[in-house]
Amino acid sequence: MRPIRNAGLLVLLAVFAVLGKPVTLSAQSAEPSRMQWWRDARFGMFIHWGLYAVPAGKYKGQEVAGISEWIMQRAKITRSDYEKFAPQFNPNSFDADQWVRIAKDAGMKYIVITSKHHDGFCLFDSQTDYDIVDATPYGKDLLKPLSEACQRQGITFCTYYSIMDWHHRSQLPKNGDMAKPEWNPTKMVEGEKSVYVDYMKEHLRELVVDYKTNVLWFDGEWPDWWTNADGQALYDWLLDLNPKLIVNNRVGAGRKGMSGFSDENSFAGDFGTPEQEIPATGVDSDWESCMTMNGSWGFKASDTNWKSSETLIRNLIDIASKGGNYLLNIGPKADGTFPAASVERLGAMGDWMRVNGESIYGTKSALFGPSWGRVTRKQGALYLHVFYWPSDRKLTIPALANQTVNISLLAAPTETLRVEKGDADWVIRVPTTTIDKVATVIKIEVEGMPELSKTE
Ligand code: FHN
Repeated sequence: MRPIRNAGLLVLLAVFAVLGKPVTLSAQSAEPSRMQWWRDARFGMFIHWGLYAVPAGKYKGQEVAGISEWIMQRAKITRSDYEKFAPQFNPNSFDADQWVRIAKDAGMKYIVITSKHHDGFCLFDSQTDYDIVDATPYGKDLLKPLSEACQRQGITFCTYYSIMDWHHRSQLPKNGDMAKPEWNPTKMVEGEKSVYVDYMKEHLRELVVDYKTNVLWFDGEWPDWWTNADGQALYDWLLDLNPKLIVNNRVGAGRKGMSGFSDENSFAGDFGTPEQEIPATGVDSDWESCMTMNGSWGFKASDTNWKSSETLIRNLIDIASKGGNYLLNIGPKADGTFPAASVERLGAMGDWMRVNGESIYGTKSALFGPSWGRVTRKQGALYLHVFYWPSDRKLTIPALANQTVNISLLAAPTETLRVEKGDADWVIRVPTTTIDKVATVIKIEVEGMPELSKTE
């Protein structure tokens, strides 16, 4: 919740005087314009890339269980042994324009890439020498070309940054054993926190000022040495650097596990971050579900448990119908290419989005949650995403309060569909067979913002 720091304060004080109680506005309601592009985007690409792509889930010939970017923790790898991956990291096949084109063709509007994950290694030319430029044979910045490719292709460039750092000297493994380290969560060395916060702020200044990141996606906020006050102070410092920056809730210290929302007493940034799950119902604040395509964020060679493109498309629809964004992850290989299975699924999502994207972009949460699919809405239109086609050709929805202008399929816009309007329900006569078995979208064009009739 961002404190109001502008003329809005005077308005709030006036309201306080009238209501006689403190009035606080979330950052969103105070500055809707700052969040608007992000809310309209609905669909982004998450990229987890770093030294962990070299082992790709295997260490000393053994498969290491779990998500591959945690291999330093799961295999209890010492800093000096983990650093040996750096000379092996040489992504000569990295093509920033190709990555951005794949994201854009899939219908994604923004990219969030790990500038520094828990392992502390930086994909940008940072003031530390533990980065892509100084520590690898590749020797070139990876974020600068990606940021520029995003600029060229009209995709918004954003960065992930881990507060917890398994490499920085300020932090020790939880068990204090540097020979057999348990890195998560780290312990802060007495007197070193301010040194590390300064180190972090230099990275973050570079990302905001030099790389022009638009969202700072914090993570690794759970060690007990990081507090809500630290998060609020960092948030304010960042917004002073760029008042248009957007920052997730993991800058604070109150995320409730994988549910991703912050508890009410915590600093909650600008949006909640459910992870590997979709809230059961709509949420009346900004949120984004981040999910993997298989089971690992970083590339894991042995993980072939890929979600189907049908699941991915229906996840996107479900999330948009509840007013959220979908941040779908790619784990590039060490050579700089995307796994073929990921590219194939993004291609299928792009095919669906080219026909139906208007039912996702710029939409708001639904008025109802039908058993046959999901619903989204925007000014002038209600969109019915039909997963299960009615065998009797009758699709029933609650009566709307709006005048209808037209009803058609996004995939066949010239064919108007008939509707029988009852007081409580409307019944739309649909074609015998569905057009898209994943989700066929019916557009009900109305006057104004779609609302349910008062009889509901
Ligand atoms: O520990 C990280 C994990 O590696 C990954 O980055 C996910 C993505 O949101 N976040 C943390 C787990 O909550």
